[in-house]
Amino acid sequence: MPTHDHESHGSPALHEPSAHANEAYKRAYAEAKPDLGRSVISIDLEAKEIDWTIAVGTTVKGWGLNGKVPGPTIEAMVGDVLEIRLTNHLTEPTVVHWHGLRIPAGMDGTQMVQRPVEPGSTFVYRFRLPDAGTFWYHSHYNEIVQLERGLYGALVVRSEDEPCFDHERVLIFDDIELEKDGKIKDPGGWIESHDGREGNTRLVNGKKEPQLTIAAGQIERWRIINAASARYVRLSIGGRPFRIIGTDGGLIGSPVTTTEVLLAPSDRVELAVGPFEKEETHRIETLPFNRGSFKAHKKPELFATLNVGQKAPSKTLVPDSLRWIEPLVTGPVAVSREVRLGFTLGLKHGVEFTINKEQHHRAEPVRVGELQVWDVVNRSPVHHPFHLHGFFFQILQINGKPPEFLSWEDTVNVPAFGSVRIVWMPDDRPGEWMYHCHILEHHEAGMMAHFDVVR
Ligand SMILES: [Cu+2]
Repeated sequence: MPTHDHESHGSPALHEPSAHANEAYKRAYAEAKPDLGRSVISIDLEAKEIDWTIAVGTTVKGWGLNGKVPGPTIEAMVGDVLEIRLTNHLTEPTVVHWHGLRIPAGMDGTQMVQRPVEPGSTFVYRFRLPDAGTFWYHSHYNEIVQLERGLYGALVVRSEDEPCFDHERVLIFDDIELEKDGKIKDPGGWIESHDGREGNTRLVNGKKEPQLTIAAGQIERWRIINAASARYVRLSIGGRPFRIIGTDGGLIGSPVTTTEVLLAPSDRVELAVGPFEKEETHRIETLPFNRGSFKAHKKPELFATLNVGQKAPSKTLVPDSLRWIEPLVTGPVAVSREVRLGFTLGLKHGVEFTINKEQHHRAEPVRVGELQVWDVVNRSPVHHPFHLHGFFFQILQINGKPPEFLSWEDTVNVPAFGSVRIVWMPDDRPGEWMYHCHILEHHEAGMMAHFDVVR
């Protein structure tokens, strides 16, 4: 089970706000003043080079948070105030982005809203947690190096009215590229900048192809995060059925039974897994998936092994109705923006990835309270996971068809030469935000846009 690290509950808050911070930060810090009756979860996060043991006898140099990869799983309730004191012991600057959280712009953790945290410095994030769900935090600086080496962790936010399961686990999927001498390979190469890196070593919670055990007869809640740079995980559990109960922005309306689910980079999904009837073994694997990359996947690839152990009693009843999600629109809508994902050939990366024909595009602002209907159009032969910072959206169409179920998302896969229509409402959190492809190499090569939310 996830553990709390360097953590204390109760007020008053432990930390002073960061010095040299800008106005947006100061406002956000002051807004997140702890209330009576609400917990303050204070955590020290230390980024540092570590010896990272990925398997018995295999230790690599990684960059961990609090001495490990992934960093500590942060657990909280909706409404809690999270206060994170990030100290950078690396040899280069870093920032931490709070992926999927609807928090003030000044706390988003990107270079646009804060100065990078220099080696030897600290920075304090403080915000209230508005939503229940499975989120994650990760470096948003030199990502193709810093995420690959391990600067990420899970953030689980619960609410009081959620269904109960026999057991719960957080599973962070990742891959790294190890060289023959056991080092994590530095980024580079034409294929890698085109495809994004798909490493030769597949990890779950920082371990290579681990063994997991579930009791026969029980039903578990699995919170799954795809932290890989570029790999799409088309998840299968030995071909056995499971139920999707949540996505990026928390629970969905009703469970959806399936035998596979696709997680693009940065996607989350929550599953009800089990009950299995007898003691048996299943492969937790990614099925072949063609995303248009040069490197093709023709065979399933193993992430972990699930051993079904002895039967145990179950208290779980997965309800038919998990949550009510109000559709943001019904009926026809006018599109307010077209976001075109494209590419050109260039000298720096070989392939330069663009939004509306521009690298690091400066997009038009949006106004608080004005509904946004965006067509995200992919003009390239490869899939791109589109990620919007700080706001959830609903998917209206993928290649012209409505999605299988209504959900709140911060990431959606935009198929090669396809398009996705999303709708979202800018609530009153003005400031600078961004959207980008979450294949880290594409983001690096310019497939991103900045925009302001204005009042
Ligand atoms: Cu991309």
